[in-house]
Amino acid sequence: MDIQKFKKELIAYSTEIGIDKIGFTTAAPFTKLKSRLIKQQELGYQSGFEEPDIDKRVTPAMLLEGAQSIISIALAYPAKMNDRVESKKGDRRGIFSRASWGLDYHHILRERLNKLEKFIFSKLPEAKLKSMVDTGELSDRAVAERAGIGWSGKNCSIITSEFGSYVYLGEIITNIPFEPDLPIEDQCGSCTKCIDACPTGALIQGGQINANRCISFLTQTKELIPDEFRDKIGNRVYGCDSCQTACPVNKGVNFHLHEEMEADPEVAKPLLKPILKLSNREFKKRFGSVSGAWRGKKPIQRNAIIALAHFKDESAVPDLIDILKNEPSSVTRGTAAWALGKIGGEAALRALKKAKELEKDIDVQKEIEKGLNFYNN
Ligand code: B12
Ligand code: SF4
Ligand code: SF4
Repeated sequence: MDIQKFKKELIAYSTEIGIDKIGFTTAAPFTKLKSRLIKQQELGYQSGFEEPDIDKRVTPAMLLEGAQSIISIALAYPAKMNDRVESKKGDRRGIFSRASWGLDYHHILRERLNKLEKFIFSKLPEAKLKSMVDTGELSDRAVAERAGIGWSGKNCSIITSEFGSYVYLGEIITNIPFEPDLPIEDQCGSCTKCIDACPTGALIQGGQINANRCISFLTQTKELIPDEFRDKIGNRVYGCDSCQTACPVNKGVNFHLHEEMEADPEVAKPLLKPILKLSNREFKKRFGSVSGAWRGKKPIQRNAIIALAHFKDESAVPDLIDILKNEPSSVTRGTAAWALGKIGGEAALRALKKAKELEKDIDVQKEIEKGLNFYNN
């Protein structure tokens, strides 16, 4: 088979099925990434969401016998919602980051990768293929960088010349020896806008993140949010886009190329108070189709409480008192105690004092103390 011709056919087909950018690289080990991953691990800068086996992460041949090359794909997602909804006093709203707008991107990219696989098999039935998006062993960014999809920005994101950094990434490892594409030149230059814009100082230096300080990570944890980050989270109920919105390359970038990625504003920018009262079933029905729901209801509820505290929304006080009294989760109860103190007022104070007498959980007791301390300052 003429592999070069096949590559061209595959590129043409990828455009037909709504893949916005495709690139090819070899299946050679990712040696630079390996030392980077070891360093990040030593420094304690990893999130824990990464595949723990570093050798697997950097050695495509360990994932597919006879691996020769990797096909990297990128799909652009919107940066602005078509239908805007306002956050108003008494009806405050939280925000999901852009990577959680519309249908969960894992489904969207998986569907495109399946189509690509079918196309390859139709021409080359003996081909070996292994595809992945986000949850696979490989670093999707390192693959995309080497395949010429975009450069690796100081904000850590892969930045394409066409769609900025608002792209999802996925790949197929294959035994077909496709001719590799060339990486594109780093275009960050002397700019440091993303590093300066990061609210928590998570970008230690260009291209290096301490994931444990990253708001995107923090909003996805299940524990109490450490004190120093609570005010910085603001109204983000899932993820963070600050190091991307600050990037000059993303200025004016707003692609609406895929119907499934269109945000329902009532989901992507939801009213906060109703989130506090959702049953598991209601949560699934409302948020189950977006990527930001992958950790379940509790982290989103905790983040919604932090967002209500950020707005000092007095109309949320009755719901927060109810949580303090009746919620089984100590993380949710504790966050509510802190939020009541931050919002303030007589009713909140009375509830905190009462809870101080009754609360048995030591972590929640500490949060009640923090809540009460707001009244002493
Ligand atoms: C764990 C993870 C996270 C963690 C850690 C993020 C991080 N920067 O490492 C948390 C939860 C914080 C996170 C947040 C986000 N994530 Co995330 N995440 C992942 C995941 C699962 C693994 C990433 C990983 O291995 N990181 C370890 C670091 C060390 O490696 P890397 O970033 O993958 O690779 C780069 C570095 O190694 C660097 N590098 C290598 N050697 C060296 C040497 C030097 C000197 C330097 C400077 C750099 C360098 O170059 C590589 C290529 O860019 C990937 C999916 C996947 N399987 O790859 C998605 C992924 C990276 N996430 C993605 C997205 C969209 C996000 C968010 C934008 C979501 C949001 N809006 O909240 C934020 C962005 C935060 C940020 N600034 O990075 C996309 C990125 C798309 C893109 N255009 O780049 C991915 C690829 C998912 C996908 N399939 O689309 N994420
Ligand atoms: S996603 Fe937010 S917190 Fe994380 S590095 Fe970017 S700006 Fe900082
Ligand atoms: S803000 Fe500047 S330094 Fe950061 S990724 Fe964008 S161009 Fe690069």
